[in-house]
Amino acid sequence: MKYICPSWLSTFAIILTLTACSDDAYSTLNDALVQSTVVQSESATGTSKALTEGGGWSSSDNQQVIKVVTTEYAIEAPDEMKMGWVQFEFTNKGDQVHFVAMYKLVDGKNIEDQKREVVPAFGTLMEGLRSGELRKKDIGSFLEKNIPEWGLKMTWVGGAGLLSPGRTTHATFKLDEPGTYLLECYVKAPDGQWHTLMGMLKQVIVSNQIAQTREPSPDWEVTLTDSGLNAPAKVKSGKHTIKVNFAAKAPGFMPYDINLAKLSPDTNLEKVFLWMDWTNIGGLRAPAPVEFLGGVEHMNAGKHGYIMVNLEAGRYLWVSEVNANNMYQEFMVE
Ligand SMILES: [Cu+2]
Repeated sequence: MKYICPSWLSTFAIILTLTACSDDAYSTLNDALVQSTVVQSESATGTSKALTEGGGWSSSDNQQVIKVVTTEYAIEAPDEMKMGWVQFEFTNKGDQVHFVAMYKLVDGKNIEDQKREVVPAFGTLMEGLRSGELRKKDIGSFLEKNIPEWGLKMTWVGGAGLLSPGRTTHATFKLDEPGTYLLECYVKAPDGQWHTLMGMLKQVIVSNQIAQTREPSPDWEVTLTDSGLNAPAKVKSGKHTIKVNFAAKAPGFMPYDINLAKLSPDTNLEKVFLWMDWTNIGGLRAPAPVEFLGGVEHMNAGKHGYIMVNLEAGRYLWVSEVNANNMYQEFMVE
């Protein structure tokens, strides 16, 4: 991995003018469901399980609450949002893990431009990597040749992180500018195909109206720094509003994100880190090796967002898709 950082390529929006990456860089929802604090859901295998769901942060909190639902393969969300603080109440009704990242396109571009000029190159790229025709070291030059410059200049503003089937999570972030945005999930299906190519790309117009919302009040904070991820090693079970500070600039174009996973006694963290890197053939490919509870999607250094989650006792992991093996921390919930 000499000149391409998997992380900054992390999407159908890429990066070419990058700084060096380290060699080891791994790089209409049902109201009853929304309101309940415990949700019963059928998993992909048909087993029923109790889920912790973040009820209680919704409309009472003076947020611009946006219901977002993922299925195979679509992202259901409103076509318009306002500027200001926005809370994604994200439910994954699919059988595969999904996330909903949000980014602003350069002025004048829209989803049709993205589908025509940017998305196909990623399909060709993954086919090439799977067949062995392309290698990781070829990714940068391949994209440079096959993606127009505007396709690399989106602004990542947040969204809700990786979420396992049947779950609901809450992520809050700020929309600072009006414009044309996209919501995207670029997890891969079990056959290796990008979810983006299968329909998980949706356009949202952010108007110049400003929502009268206020910023959440956090119970504790997590900070992504140049030397790693700092978070409390132990917290109490229950409902938490967690502020995430993106204090570090990622080595490439693609900014950091943060995802929350529940670990089992036999979880192999190395496997999780490999899975977080989409440039690996099995990377970001469903099914996930851990249970994901959401997070905050990519946003630039200096920005911050919030995760609202109801945590039961156990072992958990914070992990970024970007440089996962450096940007992570385990913690316990008692
Ligand atoms: Cu997806």
